[in-house]
Amino acid sequence: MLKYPYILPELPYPYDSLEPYIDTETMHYHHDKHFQTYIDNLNKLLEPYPMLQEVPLETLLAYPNRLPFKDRVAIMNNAGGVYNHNLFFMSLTPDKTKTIPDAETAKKIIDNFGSFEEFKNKFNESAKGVFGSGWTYLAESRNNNLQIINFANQDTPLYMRVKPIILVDVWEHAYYLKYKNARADYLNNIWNVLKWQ
Ligand code: MN3
Repeated sequence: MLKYPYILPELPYPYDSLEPYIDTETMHYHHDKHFQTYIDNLNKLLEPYPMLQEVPLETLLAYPNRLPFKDRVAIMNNAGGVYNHNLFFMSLTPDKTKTIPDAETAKKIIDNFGSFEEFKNKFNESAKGVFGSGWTYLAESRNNNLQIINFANQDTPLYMRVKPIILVDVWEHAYYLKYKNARADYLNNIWNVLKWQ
């Protein structure tokens, strides 16, 4: 669980290991620059609030109305940026054996979407439809339903009390160096390195 003062977590795999699906240069910019900036901004924003420094990241995001009004939007944006990126980089893998859902998850996907192919199409359609910058999540609700949910900017599912299963960054910085405006190609390829286990 991440907590103040936030420190950039190291990638659990080499920068070039997701090639050719995600290129090395994108991984460096995305992890070392973009992710680092959210971490630096969040630390700076929490500096004047010793009480918030004691609160875990997930709790900050789950209860936005407990945040000081003056800095609420900025804290949510940057805390969301830290949460989403931490989860995203942990959810990528060069290990092919981990890019397949386990039996229990596979069954839930078939129950909810009909087939894995159908799920993937729906997920990609949803992610293609994110207007501007944002994220697409597959999350599990309390009654075990799987939902595909789009989030704008750095919003997170934490206030919805659902369990995140996988997520994809659809900000242009996640794919533009390699894929340019072809978000759909990025989305088709990312399944090769998305970790389910
Ligand atoms: Mn990003």
